[in-house]
Amino acid sequence: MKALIIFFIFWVSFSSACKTSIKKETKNLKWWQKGIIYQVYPRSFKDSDGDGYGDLGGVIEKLDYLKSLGVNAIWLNPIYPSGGLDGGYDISSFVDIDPLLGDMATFEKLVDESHKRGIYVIMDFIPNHSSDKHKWFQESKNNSEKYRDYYVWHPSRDRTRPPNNWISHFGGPTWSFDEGRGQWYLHHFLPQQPDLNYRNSAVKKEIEETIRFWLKTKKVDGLRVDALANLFEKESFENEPLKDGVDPSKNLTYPELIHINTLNQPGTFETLIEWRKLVEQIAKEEKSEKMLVVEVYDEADKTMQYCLYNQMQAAQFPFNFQFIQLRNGKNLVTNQEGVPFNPEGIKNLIDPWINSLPASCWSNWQLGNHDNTRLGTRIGEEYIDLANVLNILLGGTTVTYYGEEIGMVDLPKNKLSFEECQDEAGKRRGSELFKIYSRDYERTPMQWSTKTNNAGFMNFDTTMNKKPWLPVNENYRYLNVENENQDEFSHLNIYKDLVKLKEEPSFAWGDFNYLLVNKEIFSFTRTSRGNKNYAVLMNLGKKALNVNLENFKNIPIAARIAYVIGADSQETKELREFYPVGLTISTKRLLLNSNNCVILEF
Ligand SMILES: [Ca+2]
Ligand SMILES: [Ca+2]
Repeated sequence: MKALIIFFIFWVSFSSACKTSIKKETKNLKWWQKGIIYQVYPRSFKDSDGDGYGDLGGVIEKLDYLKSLGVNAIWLNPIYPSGGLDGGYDISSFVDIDPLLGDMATFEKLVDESHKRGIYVIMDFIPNHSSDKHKWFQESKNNSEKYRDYYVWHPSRDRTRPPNNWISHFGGPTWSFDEGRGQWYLHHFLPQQPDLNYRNSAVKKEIEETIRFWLKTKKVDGLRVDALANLFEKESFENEPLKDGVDPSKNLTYPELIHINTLNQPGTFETLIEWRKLVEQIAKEEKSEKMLVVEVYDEADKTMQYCLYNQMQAAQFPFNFQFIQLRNGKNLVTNQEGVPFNPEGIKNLIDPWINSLPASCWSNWQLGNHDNTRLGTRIGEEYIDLANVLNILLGGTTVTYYGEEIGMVDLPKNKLSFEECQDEAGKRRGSELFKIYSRDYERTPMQWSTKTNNAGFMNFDTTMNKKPWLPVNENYRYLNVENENQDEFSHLNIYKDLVKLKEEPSFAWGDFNYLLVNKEIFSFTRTSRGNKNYAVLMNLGKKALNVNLENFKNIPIAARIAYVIGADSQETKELREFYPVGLTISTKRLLLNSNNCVILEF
């Protein structure tokens, strides 16, 4: 025993001596590189005035909650006045607030209150199109001189046939005929969302003024650029080729075309680079750090062009949608086979991203958003914590869609009638198909508590007055913030613990390397010189395993337990007794049950 103690003292002093001799690496991260960017879908987050719609006042009420999660920035889905057909993405004024959500004074208060808490504010920015109700489009339809070319009009006056075979994201031709002007106009989304014409310098100027308005006048910290790949389209308006085996005589769908004339066209990246310069200019004037983040669904290597194009910095980062592909079975909207949540599937999603990430670009991860089935519904609720481990600890910025921190899942398909469907992308498909295309299921009200029968989304019961704009998921009775706050082993508390761990230098910016990846185990290390290093291991197989790491030369023979997660909250409780934080264990024999995660520190 004495020998063991002497050895232990020697080992501790030896290892600490080693540590002091290694020069500590440090890095100053910018605000958008730290903590969490939390996506707030304002209509569904918190209703402060009882009309059934979440609003800006509701977001203000919940800022302290967001701070308690470790949120560093909020990204607000569109809050502009809109036609209300595409969740606010059909904007009728780019420089105002939707009265349903609040007014400019409330918005200014939201920015102010956020900043007081050290939370930055990112707004949704939708440059590709406006609502058909926007003054510019009304004027353009009337051929008024100033606005005639504000939108993409086609000279064809043949009302019987659209000018080409292009298909919109929401189905049907990208073209609608305007009877008044007697011409076709382009819309990559709904007919009520006409595309702005970026070959017109006056349009570019208007949009630049919009950027200046929010970032400078209204003190917003960043913009999330929507649907940027659609900004330009080929000037010749040529047909797009069809994928192999597609019958051209049938009604075409969006996934059946190869979008060589409507996506990532010349001019797109150049415009983004101009916007970045403008953002930098404003940041300089304001003596603050401002950023652009881009929405783009594409192969990882193509996505990187939105960060670095011809050696020029474009956005700070494009969103990383790799994990959006995690899914059991097929995505019925895109017709793509899902990637299973197993070690091989996970690695196949991480590899293309990290292998194509340029050195000057910053990584980010996200599991879901307002356009996609929630993670727990896609891969199973049993994997929610493990997916959060990846999302938070792989490195780079973590983006969290509201409710992911408590493990919210989609509203079951049979709980939304066609009459209750709000999303026009679903409604226009009719009373059966809306179930596939509507995105309402992943946009249901945030589940705060059991205080009211609408999960605390509104401050009183729905039987007394108005109902939430979308039905509340009935699982709120057990799955809600209030409950989970009280349970040390809940999704919410695990999420908070992981966000705290992310502050450690190795997790915040250290190197990422795979450790053991096989049929059952997915594991990786996060390391940086002179700081605590980590190994994150998860068992995604069906059986308990003993893991031996002795052949990995960068892993010491002994390491301390930094964190553990069991397959459910009961098992997490037991596991924390078996493997308490700080316990030194041999890395030759690590017990890892099915769906458990162990984080080692060394
Ligand atoms: Ca409201
Ligand atoms: Ca466009």
